[in-house]
Amino acid sequence: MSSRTFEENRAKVIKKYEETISRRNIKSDFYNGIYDRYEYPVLTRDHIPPFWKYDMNPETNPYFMERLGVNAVFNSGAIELDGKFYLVARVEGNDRKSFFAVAESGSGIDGFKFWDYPVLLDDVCPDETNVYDMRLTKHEDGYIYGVFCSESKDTGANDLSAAVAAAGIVRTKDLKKWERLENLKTLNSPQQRNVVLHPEFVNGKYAFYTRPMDDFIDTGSGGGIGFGLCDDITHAVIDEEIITSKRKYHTITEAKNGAGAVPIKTPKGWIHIAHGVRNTAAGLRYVVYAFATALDDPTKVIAEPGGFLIAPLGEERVGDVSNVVFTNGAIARENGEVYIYYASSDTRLHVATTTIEKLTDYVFNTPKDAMRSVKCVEQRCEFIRKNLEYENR
Ligand code: M1P
Repeated sequence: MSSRTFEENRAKVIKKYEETISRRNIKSDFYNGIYDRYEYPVLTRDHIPPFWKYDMNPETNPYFMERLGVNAVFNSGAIELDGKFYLVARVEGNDRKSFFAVAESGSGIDGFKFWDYPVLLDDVCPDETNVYDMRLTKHEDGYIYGVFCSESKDTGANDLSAAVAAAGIVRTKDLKKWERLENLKTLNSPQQRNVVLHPEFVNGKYAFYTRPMDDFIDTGSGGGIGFGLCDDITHAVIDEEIITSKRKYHTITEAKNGAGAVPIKTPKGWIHIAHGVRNTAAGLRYVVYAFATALDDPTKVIAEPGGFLIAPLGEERVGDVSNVVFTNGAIARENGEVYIYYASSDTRLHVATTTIEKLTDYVFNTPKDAMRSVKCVEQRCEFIRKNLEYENR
């Protein structure tokens, strides 16, 4: 193989990468008044630096082949530090193993570039096979915590694919040095995924949003998003989980739900951006929804708009796990802007932008789910009646 082939292919790959990371993003023509969507995803597998995938030496890689491919970049924790936007993304190799990597941008909507190396976690759990979906919490104790799913094979089951999900915990000050703590123990829930650390102490304790589940996929008796307190984050044990946002029959959360971004503190309450799952003939459908809890009691739901905030749209609907949108990171800025990072179909990551003011208006003024068709029609007729009365005044 000539070195010309190597050079040409290398140049092509690098050009595509440079074009991807320097592409400006623009608002799409989607409109609902609540948030803006953008033309391009903020992170895709094309954002992965070529030197993570290709052996750059023509002697050992004359064809300029991918040696360690990357399949997808999606569910990301998000944080703003010193005016810059950081995502800790879930990167999935062609080998199906996920890991974390930090991408940085000045704008939050484009220009995300991965740091040279992915995050290498301390290897403290010999059975841990896979890690994913880190939530980043800037805690009032001064640390940035990352809480993620730590998945191991269920050695007690006959099914080869049976797995156990637990919540792994790391902490850092700079996203560079990560200290791994013990996995969270929830005494009443055999499995945990979608665990989020609340940013403030509650009754002087660390507070976690949990997702009690009996099984790796099915939540079984798990009634919704849980909440529990623990004394010591370095040996985190929760002995009681109470349910905040409940799963409900014939709603977007019927099959399961889970906490997403770290709750956003607003003057009217904590705004939670979570995911809800329902079953369909074509499989599970994941949407993003929002609700608010009381400032003095983050478990008490005080506003619960009916339906979803974000659902898969257009090309977002298709990917490795189609018909999914999922969020585990949002950035609420001092100036009131909110950046919601959501992944589509377990394949790529997007941003939706809004403001605290608009989110608050959405959460507190969107009607609740009326729960039955006849009640939903009554609700809509009343809405129409008021509109027509107003327009014909
Ligand atoms: O495949 C969709 C999502 O499935 C899981 O979410 P949940 O635990 O609610 O089913 C997660 O593994 C998530 O990573 C994934 O996007």
